[in-house]
Amino acid sequence: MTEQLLSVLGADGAVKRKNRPSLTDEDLLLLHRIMVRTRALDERAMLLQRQGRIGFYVPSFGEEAAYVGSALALDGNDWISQSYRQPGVALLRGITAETMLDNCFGNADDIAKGRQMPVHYSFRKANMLSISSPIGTQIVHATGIAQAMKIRGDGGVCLTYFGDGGTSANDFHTGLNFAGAWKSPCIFACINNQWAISCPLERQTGSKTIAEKSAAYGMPGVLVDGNDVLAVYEATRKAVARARDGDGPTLLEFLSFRMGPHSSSDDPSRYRPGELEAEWKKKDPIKRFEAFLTKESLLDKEQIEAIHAEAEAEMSEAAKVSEKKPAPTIDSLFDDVYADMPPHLADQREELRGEGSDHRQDADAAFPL
Ligand SMILES: Cc1ncc(C[n+]2csc(CCOP(=O)(O)OP(=O)(O)O)c2C)c(N)n1
Ligand SMILES: [Mg+2]
Repeated sequence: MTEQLLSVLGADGAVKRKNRPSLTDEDLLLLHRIMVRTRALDERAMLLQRQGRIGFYVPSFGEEAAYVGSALALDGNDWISQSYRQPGVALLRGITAETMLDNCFGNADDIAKGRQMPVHYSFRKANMLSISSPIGTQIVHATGIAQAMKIRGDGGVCLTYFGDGGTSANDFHTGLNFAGAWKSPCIFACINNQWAISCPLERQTGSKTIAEKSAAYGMPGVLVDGNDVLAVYEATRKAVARARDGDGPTLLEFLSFRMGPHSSSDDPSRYRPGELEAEWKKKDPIKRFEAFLTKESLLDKEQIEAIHAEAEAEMSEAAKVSEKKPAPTIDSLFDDVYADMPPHLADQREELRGEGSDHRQDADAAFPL
């Protein structure tokens, strides 16, 4: 366990440590592109929500490095047990913005067929577990997945994301305790954005750091600068290697800051001082990485601007396409429960079809959150 904040990039993008990760230029540019696309998706989706075109959204402003950098350290076959704030991870794993917006619009192409909350994605083809709303439940799911992988001997690992607030959930203890005792190949990635909606970190825990909680579970804990994408990648890479080698789990704490609201239903100015937001704006992980890429002559100012413009155009187009799609059919309501539909449900479906009901009527009702 280390109480020192692990960082690679200086505030000005200079590389502080000699042992910076051995990532190819291609990977460095990929990290940047995904972070920029994530920001653009969040901005577009927040705009859609403010215009009343989608009901709800959860942005990840300021936390892009923590999510994208850690996910890059995994193999495609590894599993991710996610919370609601990792759109960047899905983009990195090849999920399109359109697919994600399909969920937000709850349209016919939504994988969950409009039955889940917005931003509660589920991407089987990307090994990303369905998101459940109760805080922390994904932690025990991850331990179970990791342990199953260990029993099968397929060499996979599972990484789970949760917040500082998530560490107060029972599942945090259960998940880490089991994984520590059984040496499950699990990576517990806590994004400490210092707030659980309006609850600040100091009211969440008496611990000095979240990383130090690892000692009680017999696993290493690493405190990482979560706005430093290279440090995040490197710390996760080591945790993944350790898990694959059979040495068990690691608790990673990515110290960051939620630069936006908790969700589209939240107004952080009611509980957070503006100066704090201004201070963290200066630590924007995307800008910091861009300073590094510029210093390394991997990108210049014009190229950076072009990447941002391209991402914004992509998200605008994805939103247009997704919004035009029809709602799920009423028939889909009856799917996916029974392999063979019982007669009483078949009767109800027929009855509903006969009524020719307009199931879109309620779609305009205000979202309750
Ligand atoms: C068991 C449970 N309690 C309360 C909530 C309401 N809730 C939703 S998000 C949230 C804050 C979680 O904060 P944190 O774990 O720090 O994650 P962050 O949102 O900051 O990423 C709360 C209290 C919930 N969804 N589940
Ligand atoms: Mg938090």
